[in-house]
Amino acid sequence: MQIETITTTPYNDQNPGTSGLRKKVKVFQQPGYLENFVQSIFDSLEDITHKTLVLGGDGRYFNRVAIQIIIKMAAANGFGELIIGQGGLLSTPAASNIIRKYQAYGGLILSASHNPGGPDEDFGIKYNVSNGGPASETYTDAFYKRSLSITEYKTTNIQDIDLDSVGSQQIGNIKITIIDPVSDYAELMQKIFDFKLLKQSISSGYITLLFDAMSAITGPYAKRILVDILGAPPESVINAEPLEDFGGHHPDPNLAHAHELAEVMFSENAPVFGAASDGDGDRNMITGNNIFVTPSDSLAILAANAQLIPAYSKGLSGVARSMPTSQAVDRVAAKYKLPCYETPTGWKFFGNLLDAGKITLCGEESFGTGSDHVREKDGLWAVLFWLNLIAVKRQPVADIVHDHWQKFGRDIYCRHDYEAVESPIANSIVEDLRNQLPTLPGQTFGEYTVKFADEFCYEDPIDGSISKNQGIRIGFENGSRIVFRLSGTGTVGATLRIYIERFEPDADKHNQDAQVALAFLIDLAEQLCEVKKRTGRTEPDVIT
Ligand code: VG1
Ligand code: CO
Repeated sequence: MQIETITTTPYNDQNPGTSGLRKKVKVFQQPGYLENFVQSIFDSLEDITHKTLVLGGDGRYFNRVAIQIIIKMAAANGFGELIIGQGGLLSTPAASNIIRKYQAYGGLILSASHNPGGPDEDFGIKYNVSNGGPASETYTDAFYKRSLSITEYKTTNIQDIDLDSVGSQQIGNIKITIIDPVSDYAELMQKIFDFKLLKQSISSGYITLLFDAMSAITGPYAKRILVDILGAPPESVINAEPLEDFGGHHPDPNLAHAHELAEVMFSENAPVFGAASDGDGDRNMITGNNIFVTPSDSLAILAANAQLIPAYSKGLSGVARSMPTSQAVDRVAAKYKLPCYETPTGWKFFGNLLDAGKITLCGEESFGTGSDHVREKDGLWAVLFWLNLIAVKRQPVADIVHDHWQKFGRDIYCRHDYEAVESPIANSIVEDLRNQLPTLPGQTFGEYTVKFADEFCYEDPIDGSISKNQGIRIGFENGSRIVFRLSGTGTVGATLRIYIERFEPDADKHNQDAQVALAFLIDLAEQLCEVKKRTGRTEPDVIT
């Protein structure tokens, strides 16, 4: 094995966003682009010699090419072992589990998650640390800084590795191990949930289900767990083959993109339970027979019922939600006297709280839920959690949701996304909102009086690190909120997200359509930010 040092010039746009570095495939294909970023990561880490690195991705276009490049660079940079998912595949939660289980130094996960894939679409890469979770901002800032001054990277002249055969081989100083991407994860799920009960509920026909893998990474995981282990009929998992372009779709589990599933779940023949996951397997959409569960409600319902699940039967240490996620889980925490934390958007902010044992469950409004079993959000885990609840409670999804609202009230919620807005317009919208903040408290709009208006700043309770500019919050006396923030995962222009919520305690008013129930606040949000006026658009691109 001969180590080669290649001269390179820096790119100035390698600043990771909410979840790693995401760019168009064509950007990643520029000479040295991927190599520069990977070397910047390796250069920023402390002593990687002889350490173990986990490597895998969601199977999108460029995954295999990137893996071969990274294998050679990892070998040249002195890593002692690489653990790689067969076929170059690992879902994000499975990669997190592998890092933890095999006590790896870290992992590189190749994914742009819910963004489309293919030669003209998106690719991404993120680094996870030894707890299995996404690198904190301290790390990602260091990677970016390094990328701005990099002058060379290291690689080797070894042959491409056969990614499809499970087993280990020693090449020079590095051991390369190809593992089955599913088995460790499937084993972990069986330690958390009551698989015996789930099997019975499925074989007896009490639970019927449909899972849409959206031609992305969760196909093999869902087939093994739901079909092979739990005995669901093979047709219960659709779009189960991971495709490099996700069949040309957005692998984003919401009613707009998972329309095949949505059509079945809102039809006369709907099964008891339906779900979908995203490109890299960390998101989940939960539906029942003619009902969609908002992710914020899902988090609250999981928290309220966690003691029914074997792994959480002793109770929760605490819960957390990202700032724009609705306050539904806060009500559960208040009732059961659990600590409840509000963090910025992005899973990396939950890591310290989970490591310190301050929280057991956490989630985001963007279809992400998870627990202390790994350090990433976990789509199939959420699916199994819901199936386990349905099996124990012997109630359909709609009854579980309505009972929850009855007990805690309903936080009516929606998110409006304006995608690919020209960056100068998006930045001026945020700037103008920022300037309005001091004048808003005390102002009244209809029945809504502004209680506070600020820009969310988070101080990590464990390491004291400060994260500023995490979204603009306008809170009202009656607990309603409007939140504005710019996405950190897009690759074209800027995406403005507007999050709106209102609390409805009256059970007679729980069965309302969210867009109707929130119409006043939706209009008020436009009045405050003028996104339609400034972009000439009439509707959001996506409503969730
Ligand atoms: C979005 C979501 C955020 C999530 C992130 C990564 O970020 O809003 O909640 O953690 O995607 O999810 P942003 O900055 O675009 O709003 V995933 O499934 O892309 O790894
Ligand atoms: Co994802």
